[in-house]
Amino acid sequence: MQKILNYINGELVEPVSGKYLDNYNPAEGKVYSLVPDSATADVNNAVEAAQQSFEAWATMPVEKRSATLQKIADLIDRDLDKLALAESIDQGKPVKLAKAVDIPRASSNMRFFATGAIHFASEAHVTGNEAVNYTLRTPVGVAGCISPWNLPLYLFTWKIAPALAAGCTVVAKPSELTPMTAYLFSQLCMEAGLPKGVLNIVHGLGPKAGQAIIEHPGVPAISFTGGTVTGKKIAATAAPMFKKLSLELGGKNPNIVFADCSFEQAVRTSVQSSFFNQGEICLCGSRIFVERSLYDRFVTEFVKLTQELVVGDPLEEMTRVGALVSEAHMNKVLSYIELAKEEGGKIVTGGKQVKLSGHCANGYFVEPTVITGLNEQCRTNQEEIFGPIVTIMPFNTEDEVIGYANSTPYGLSATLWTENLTQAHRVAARVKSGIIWINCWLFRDLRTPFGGMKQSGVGREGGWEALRFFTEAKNVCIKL
Ligand code: TXE
Repeated sequence: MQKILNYINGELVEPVSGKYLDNYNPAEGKVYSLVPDSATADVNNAVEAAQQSFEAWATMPVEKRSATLQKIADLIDRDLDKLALAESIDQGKPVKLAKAVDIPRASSNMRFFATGAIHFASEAHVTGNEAVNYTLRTPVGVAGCISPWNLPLYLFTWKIAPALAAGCTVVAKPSELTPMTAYLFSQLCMEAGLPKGVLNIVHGLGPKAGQAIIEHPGVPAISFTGGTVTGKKIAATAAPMFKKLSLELGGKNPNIVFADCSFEQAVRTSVQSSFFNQGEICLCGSRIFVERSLYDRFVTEFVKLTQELVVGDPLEEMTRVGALVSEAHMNKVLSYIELAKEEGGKIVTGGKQVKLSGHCANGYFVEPTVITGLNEQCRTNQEEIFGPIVTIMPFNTEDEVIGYANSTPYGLSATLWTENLTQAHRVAARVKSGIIWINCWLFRDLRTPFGGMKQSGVGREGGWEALRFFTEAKNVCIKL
């Protein structure tokens, strides 16, 4: 059985305890590798290595830092197929999606921040004719980066790339549910010649290895993506220690379809935004609101396209909906389908676990499911499900649908479909979400600030925001 190893001080090492956790292939429902069950001792070793290497990395010419990070991006490109296969086996997503989205985006993350750091300008202000104020930005120190299971290498690199580019050294913990691509990534870092201790990857459980990173006094900045419940626990530990904190949390994103939309584009993209990655993307549009005059036509076409999606072996080319990441998560998603029925919902299509044959007979598969007949206040429409489940509701007026959209504790992203530009800008300004897509979805420009409002998170990642997060700004005022 393959053993995944921690990457500490430039070496691949066993956990101090020698203990490992089972790592499942969710499409087969069986253990296929072992992941370190790391604890405080492993985190202490990682932080010490990061502290030892900090001064040299922070003071290295940014072009040299950048070149090493771009070399890692080149190696990700070279190993695209291998990394995509590993990601698909680890998380259950169709390998076609890993090849088209996850792995190329991991490479883009590395390249974007590696080059951005070279052009990262600072600020200066001439104060009257009496003084000059300039801002000195220096890397904050050892950054703690904790990433989730849904987009494993994509979100892992989204955190560590700006930290490394800004001159921080890093202690990172990927999700224990999807450790494989981070492990392969550590091997690419060694091949690229990343200096030892600059990046340290400690695998293991959140409340154990993750918590040890959050509470370590030598880690002044924490960047986290995951569930809102976990985000609250992390904030409770980090805030009293006055740590810098970036929290990318859950979402319950509205997808608002006006009657004047470009229908084919709206309905086809809405199927993607509902079921991409089995609905396990925090940006998925899980609540669809359709203007009443278009409602019947939209539901009919949306259900027809949903029923054409192939649920199957993630390694098959035709598969569009793969396995959910774990048996526990599958059961959580199935429980929400039962809840929707109790709340008066109508299962228009889907609603059941899928039992495949062959080597996926014990996998964790759920039908893409469409539910109508609910109101916006029920739990099914208020709580993040994070699976291939969407609800569709009609609306009559703009005010009504904005009220629906803003009615949850979340505010991560929203999608609007309309050909009326004035309406598009007016509604975008009123919907309380950190990211708004109009006539598109998941169209990303990495320079833009990325993050949510309300319980979807604190802080912004992406672009200069991310590089600034990993630096301390000092203002120096000199009298002329
Ligand atoms: O996330 P967790 P999970 C949502 C989605 C999902 C729910 C839980 O609703 O069902 O979150 O998912 C580490 N101290 N999203 O369980 O638990 C953990 O090991 C430090 C949305 O995967 O938040 C993992 O590495 N670390 C989200 C990471 O945190 C801790 C994407 C995320 O785990 C910890 C994923 C602790 N006390 C899930 N507890 C998005 N916004 O994209 C856990 N961890």
